[in-house]
Amino acid sequence: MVTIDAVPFAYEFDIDHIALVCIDMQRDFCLPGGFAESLGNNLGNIQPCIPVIARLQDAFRKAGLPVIHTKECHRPDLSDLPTAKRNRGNPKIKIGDPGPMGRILIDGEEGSDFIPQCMPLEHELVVAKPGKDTFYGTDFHAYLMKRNITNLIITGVTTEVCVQTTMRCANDRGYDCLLVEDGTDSFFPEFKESTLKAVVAQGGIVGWTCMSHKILEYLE
Ligand code: TIU
Repeated sequence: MVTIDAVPFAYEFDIDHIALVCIDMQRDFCLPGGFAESLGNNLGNIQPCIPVIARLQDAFRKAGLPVIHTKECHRPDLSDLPTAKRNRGNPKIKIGDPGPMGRILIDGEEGSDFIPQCMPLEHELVVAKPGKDTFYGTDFHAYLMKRNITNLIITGVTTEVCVQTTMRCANDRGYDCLLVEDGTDSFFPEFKESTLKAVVAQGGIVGWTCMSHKILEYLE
């Protein structure tokens, strides 16, 4: 067993049962002209986690450990897009509309693809998800169970939306989740801070948090 110094107490895992999960490191969230900017967000707030996630991906790969990527996106025919989601926020450019990186948040378009720093390798799992929760409408749980993965090191954007939602849903399914404090960002720094506090409160009600160097010290 490996033990990592974490909050609210030590995080233990077996190296054979761990995976790095990188949530929605897509152009649509990180670059101008995408979904996040269409909602009026300040993209600068989510840039700091990018090099941290890239370094963790590199360390996991070098250690021969699995790296899993998610992308929030919808089918080109919008059959998996609830009208409520399309209309939410009343943006000028809605999901499915054409933008500078192709149709907003549509699978296969340039904007829904990953940023170059966090690009999946060919053999790595990419989970295309229509919701904020990575389990909803996907085979994520089946994939993890088949490979006996029980421990998830969670990174990505945004902390209080897809990251927290996925961590809570993973926790309910019995996974032990460690959220990387500098490997996640929000468009709202105060929401990131409150999420980091909320998940570890009450004795780790949702899981653990730690800085990336605690994990890298072990892997590198
Ligand atoms: N808007 C926002 O903060 N997030 C999302 O819509 N999706 C993710 O968190 N990936």
